[in-house]
Amino acid sequence: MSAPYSLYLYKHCPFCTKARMIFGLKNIPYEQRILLNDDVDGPVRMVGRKVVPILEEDGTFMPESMDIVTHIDGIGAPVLTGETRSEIADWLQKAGKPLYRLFLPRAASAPLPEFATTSARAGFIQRKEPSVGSFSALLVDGTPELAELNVLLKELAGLIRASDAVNGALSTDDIHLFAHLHSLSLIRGVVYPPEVEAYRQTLSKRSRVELFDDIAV
Ligand SMILES: N[C@@H](CCC(=O)N[C@@H](CS)C(=O)NCC(=O)O)C(=O)O
Repeated sequence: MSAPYSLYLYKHCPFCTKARMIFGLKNIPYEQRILLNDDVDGPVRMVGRKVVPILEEDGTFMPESMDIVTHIDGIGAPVLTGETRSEIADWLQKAGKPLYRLFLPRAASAPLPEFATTSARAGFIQRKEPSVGSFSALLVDGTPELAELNVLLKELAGLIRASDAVNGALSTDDIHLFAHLHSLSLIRGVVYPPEVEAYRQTLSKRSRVELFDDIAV
């Protein structure tokens, strides 16, 4: 029998990472359905707009990553029971800009299934490039952002209380933080302090979301 849950997603999408994580953390089987990045009709048919992730369950469709996380965590005993900390939200906020300036150009050229056709890749570049500036320039000249991220990672090391949960017990902070670190793993030259390295490897294993280290550029 096939899994009762299907998740429509793109592999590079941080919101999709959040939705994927909860299935791994809960040990609940699900089917990943990777959409082409320029597939508009599919998502529109399911939820009325072009967006992922989308959860399909018993013929109904649910968008919004954190709604999916809450819904799946509500099956049986919840796992995201820990407190959240404003320091983590602040860190995520600070890291977001340099992260996405380096991440988007790399995602645009990565060997990912959502970009399996030329038009899917071209459409991504066309839509996303205006938000951060020339992708080709950022690929050769992202040093200030990289330096900024490496400083921020040292700060993050001091905020990690345990390698399996940033605040000591799993919480939504782990969902948001690992999604950032997952995107970060596509960027070569990032220096992970030991606490951050242990954390991202542990969360990757527990959530069953592989890091991009092997295809980092
Ligand atoms: N609030 C939504 C945001 C989802 C979102 O922005 N997904 C992006 C992909 S990372 C998307 O589908 N954007 C539309 C597009 O790529 O055309 C959530 O948390 O699930």
